[in-house]
Amino acid sequence: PRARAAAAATDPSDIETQALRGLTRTPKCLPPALFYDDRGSVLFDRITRLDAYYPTRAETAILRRRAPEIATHAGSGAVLVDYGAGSSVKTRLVLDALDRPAAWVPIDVSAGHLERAAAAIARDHPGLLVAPVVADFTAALDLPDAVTALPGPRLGFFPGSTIGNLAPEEAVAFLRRAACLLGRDGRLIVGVDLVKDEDRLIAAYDDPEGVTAAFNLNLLARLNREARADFDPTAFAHRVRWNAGLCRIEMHLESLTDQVVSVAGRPIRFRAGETIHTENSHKYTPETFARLARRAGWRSQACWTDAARDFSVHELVQ
Ligand code: AVJ
Repeated sequence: PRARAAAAATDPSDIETQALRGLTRTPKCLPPALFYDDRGSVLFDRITRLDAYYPTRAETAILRRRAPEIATHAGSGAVLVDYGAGSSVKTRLVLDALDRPAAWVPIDVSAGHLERAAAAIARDHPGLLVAPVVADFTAALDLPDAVTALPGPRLGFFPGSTIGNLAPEEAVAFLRRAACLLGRDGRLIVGVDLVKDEDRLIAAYDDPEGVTAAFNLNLLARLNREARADFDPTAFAHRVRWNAGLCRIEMHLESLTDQVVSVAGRPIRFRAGETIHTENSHKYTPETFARLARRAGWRSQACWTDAARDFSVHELVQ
């Protein structure tokens, strides 16, 4: 299953298919999983260190404080299924607290990023079974056979508020699949960004340094390389909107002119001002997220926040 997943994530024709599927829709969109090629992963690391981007610092503070409780509840010999394998700092906080963890299964769409993260963790945890899976976490996935055989309790870990990328219906579907994979006495630790003042939300996604703009525009450079596209990235601009009705930050790429772009041999027409919707980042309250988890068969046993109440981490049980 591992080899198959790796092939699917890097097959160029698959990127072409994904690009065309989104760009021939009205309104146009692209899947946010495409952000994380090697350059996109580097840019995202840089975002997490921006002054305006509070989620990473807030969540790390919560995990630093709660890792002992998380580990006690998980029990010894646990299998850590890591849906946020890009962020090795957070992974270490949990892994280092666990009592004799049996295996670590990092899941990520960027093979390069995953390899580097896996090598670093393996170095510091001799004896730990490291079993990476290159896959899009929104797709159905199987654990590697060597992991399936392990008897220990399973602990899912989904940090970063990446669940906010999903529409509520998709988030429920993901949480149901995770419930299946982690089993009856499995647990899931999920990081969820909280609703707050609109100005702060916008600032977090539209930093003055332009790192988030570069992250968003990198999609077009990636499609030029991997989807036989001929985008001129200077003819598009990074745009951020707060959608109050759906409680989400939206990122778009706005065409600055009327133009035609070729993608995988097909002409894609843009009007000046038309956008490609590239990402949603849904924000929740502790209550709205607990209700969402409930629909997927999970119960929020704890919801921890940082001192400023900017970010939350839920401990879900079945
Ligand atoms: C990793 C998806 C949670 O939505 O905050 C950061 C990605 N996009 N800045 C987020 C992101 C722009 C991030 N997630």
